[in-house]
Amino acid sequence: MFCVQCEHTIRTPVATGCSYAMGMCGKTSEVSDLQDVLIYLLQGVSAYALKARTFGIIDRTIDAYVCQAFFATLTNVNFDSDRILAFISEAQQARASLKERYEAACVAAGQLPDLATGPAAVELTSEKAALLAWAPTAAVNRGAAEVGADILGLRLLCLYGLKGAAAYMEHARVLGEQDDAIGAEFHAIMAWLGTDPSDMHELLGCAMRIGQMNFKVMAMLDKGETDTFGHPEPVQVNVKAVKGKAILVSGHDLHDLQKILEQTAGTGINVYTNGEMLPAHGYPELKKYPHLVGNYGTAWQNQQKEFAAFPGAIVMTSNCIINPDVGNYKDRIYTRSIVGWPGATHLIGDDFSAVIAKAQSLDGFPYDEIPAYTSTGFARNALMAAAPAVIEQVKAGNIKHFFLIGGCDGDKSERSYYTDMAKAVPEDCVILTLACGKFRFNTLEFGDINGIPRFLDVGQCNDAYSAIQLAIALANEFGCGVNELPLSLVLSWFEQKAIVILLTLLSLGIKGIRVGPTVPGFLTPNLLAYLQENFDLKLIDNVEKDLADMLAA
Ligand code: FS2
Ligand code: SF4
Repeated sequence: MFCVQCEHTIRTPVATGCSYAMGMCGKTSEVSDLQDVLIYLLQGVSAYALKARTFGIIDRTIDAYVCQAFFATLTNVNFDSDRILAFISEAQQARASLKERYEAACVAAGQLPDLATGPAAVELTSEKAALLAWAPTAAVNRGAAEVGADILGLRLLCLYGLKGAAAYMEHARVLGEQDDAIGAEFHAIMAWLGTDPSDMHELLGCAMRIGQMNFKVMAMLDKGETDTFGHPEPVQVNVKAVKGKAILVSGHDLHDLQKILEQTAGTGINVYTNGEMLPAHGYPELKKYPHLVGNYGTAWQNQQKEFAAFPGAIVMTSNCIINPDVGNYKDRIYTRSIVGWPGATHLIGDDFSAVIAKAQSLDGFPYDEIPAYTSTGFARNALMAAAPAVIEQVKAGNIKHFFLIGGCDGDKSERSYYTDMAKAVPEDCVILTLACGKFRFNTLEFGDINGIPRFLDVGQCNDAYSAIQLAIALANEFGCGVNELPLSLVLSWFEQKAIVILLTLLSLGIKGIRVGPTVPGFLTPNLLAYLQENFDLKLIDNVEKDLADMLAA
């Protein structure tokens, strides 16, 4: 086992990476090794998807499948060996199917098929023991001794960034958005990474290409969400319990939440969001349901305490799931789509009757707690609608600076930095936030500046797209570049969606971003120095110093 994709990775004075029997997240070496095999095979599927495209053969089912399966290897998504084995089997079938169609097209065109190598050529059984024995060949750090740590780090930066983009492609596909040009680009990058590239400039170029591709993916996802559920509107969300039976919906998948709301209407069951689902409250087609009563709990790392105390059924629509055995709630947590935990019930299709029956069998909340609120819904349209008033306040000198403080949460004590930073932001400044890191400060009272709220929750991690749109609009209005705006980005990272968003921001030329709480384990000192030199990327330091620097910039 070797995995270094998230902030939790094991770091010792001699080595970085989870490489023993189990990762810090609870991923076993068996699951990790099978995921390596899966990724390798997916690179082979992509190689044939690319070849097939030269004959106009596009298989949207396989395109979708590759993203789903890749997503399943993201941190805190799928811990179930059997499910990974099933993905491996599907990868073999998908590759064989594309190969057959490609070779038939070659014959028809009177040309010789390309010689398949590496992931496109490897022949494997579907038997677990044999796959595990072969897994070291597919390890994500294969060839590290030959190419050195910098090249390996760049390969992993690309692989993990692409994994984040694949997750967003799958979120978009669920909402009916699939783009063949983006699919082709994805396959090209995936297949190229399967060739174990070792040219530093090409790998750096690839990282930027992934960032640019992900910008298009986030735009596609934004379209899917707003076409389906309307444009988010600013809304107050109760974060306290309401008396009655309850279902908790976590993760990013708004489609699942909608189906649950439809199917629980009139049952007396209250539905709560959790984690990255909180921004759902802003969407007209979701907030119209009166039994979507609020948000329960905070970020993923608090699940075992918060889910254990939740007196209802729980649905994990995407990342992040952590061990439900610890809080003893495995019998009432349901996984969806790419999510998996051994022994937890996995639901396929749009029938949530098992979840509803489970919620009915549980106690629910015995009484109404005194309501307390957070706000959300300041996504693209709401921000654009507010832009003229915001610009007026900036021109009048009433708003001095904007801070985007957001990203993933985690359990490291250093993350108190983000709460302290939000609290320390001067009163003539506005805070934008997104993703699950917001739970560290989203119930604090920030007030407003002449009617403009000082705290604006833009949405999920992928709604970085909305924040970028606002920055571009402000830059256009002020006739400057985004880097010249009084705007500072203070990001927290944990998993691979955060990596691809960082790549997107860098590929858009945004400089001076602060990231923390730690340097990703796959970034060597040389790579970090490169990012610092070329993008003015900074690591978080202490709040007082960073704040002074940002306000002075
Ligand atoms: Fe938080 Fe986990 Fe959004 Fe990340 S709920 S760390 O997956 O994607 O953010
Ligand atoms: Fe370790 Fe993170 Fe990989 Fe889990 S996902 S094995 S914690 S690096």
